[in-house]
Amino acid sequence: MIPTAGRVRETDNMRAAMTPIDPEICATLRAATRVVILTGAGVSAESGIPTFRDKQTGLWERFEAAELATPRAFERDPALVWGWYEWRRAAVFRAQPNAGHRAIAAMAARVPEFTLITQNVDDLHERGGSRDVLHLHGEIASPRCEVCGIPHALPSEMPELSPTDGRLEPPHCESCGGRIRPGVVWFGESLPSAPWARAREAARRSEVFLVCGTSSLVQPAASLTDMAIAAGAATIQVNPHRTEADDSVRFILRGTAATVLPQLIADTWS
Ligand code: BV8
Ligand code: ZN
Repeated sequence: MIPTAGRVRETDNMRAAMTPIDPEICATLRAATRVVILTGAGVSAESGIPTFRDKQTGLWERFEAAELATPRAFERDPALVWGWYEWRRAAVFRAQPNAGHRAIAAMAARVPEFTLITQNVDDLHERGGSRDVLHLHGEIASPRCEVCGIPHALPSEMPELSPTDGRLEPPHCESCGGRIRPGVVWFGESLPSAPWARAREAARRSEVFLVCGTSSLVQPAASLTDMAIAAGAATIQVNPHRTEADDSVRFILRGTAATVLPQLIADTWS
């Protein structure tokens, strides 16, 4: 992370909502034409979706998420990894977008050039009203054939996972018989070139870059914040905890997505 000149401005928005947002942030946001938001698992936390840093629960308690989100894990035990993704997909299916997702969609309507980039594989941004979301790490509801690459249509009802170990054999491609894999980007795999190119371009042109709900540990997604800083953007971090980006962003709003983001909209455009 590139340290910014001048002191980082942190305001504590952990208390109940209604903590006013720093007026300089609101004025900067209101005046901006090109605004970019980068989100991570934290924006879905208040919808009940565990983040990557949260301890795994239930049948996958003894595994680290980052261990399971790899091609090697899928090769070694396809039924364990496919079962994990189906269990996560069911959790997303049952979840609802939260006030943070909806505030991001509302912001897009108020900004001339708005880009939403997410590391998340859920569809809560779309269900919260956002359009044209750049998914850098793929989408959990879009599995594909490992061999011919065609998308695989999942059944609408959630399949039964084995109650003892959560395993579920992955299905096979109707066209070539190849094995179906989750439609996400695993560790060690490259990001999809089109969303990644658009995300870099947006960060480099941004006037305001808001990073929300990410530990900023996973690369190369986290490098977008540095690209925005290098381009002279005003950078704002929304997170209840310290992260890798704390020492480089210009403003920190210490609070959760579902509390801070609606407040930011209200104080900026009301
Ligand atoms: C690649 C899909 C190379 C799967 C995911 C430098 C350059 C390039 C690569 C690397 C590099 N250094 C290291 C690497 C390797 C690796 C990497 O980054 N490792 C890390 C762990 C060090 N990167 C890769 O492998 C990437 N691939 O670069 O390929 C290459 C190059 C050329 C040719 C071939 C190959 C691919 C990375 C993508 C991995 N896939 N997801 C799945 O979901 O199962 S990443 C995964 O982590 C999720 O997408 C998740 O979103 C993401 C990041 O985590 P966060 O979103 O930040 O979530 P986290 O839990 O960490 O933090 C949550 C945050 O929310 C916290 O800060 C918390 O405080 C906050 N929070 C909590 N509650 C709230 C909240 N915030 C707001 N409100 C709340 N209520
Ligand atoms: Zn196929």
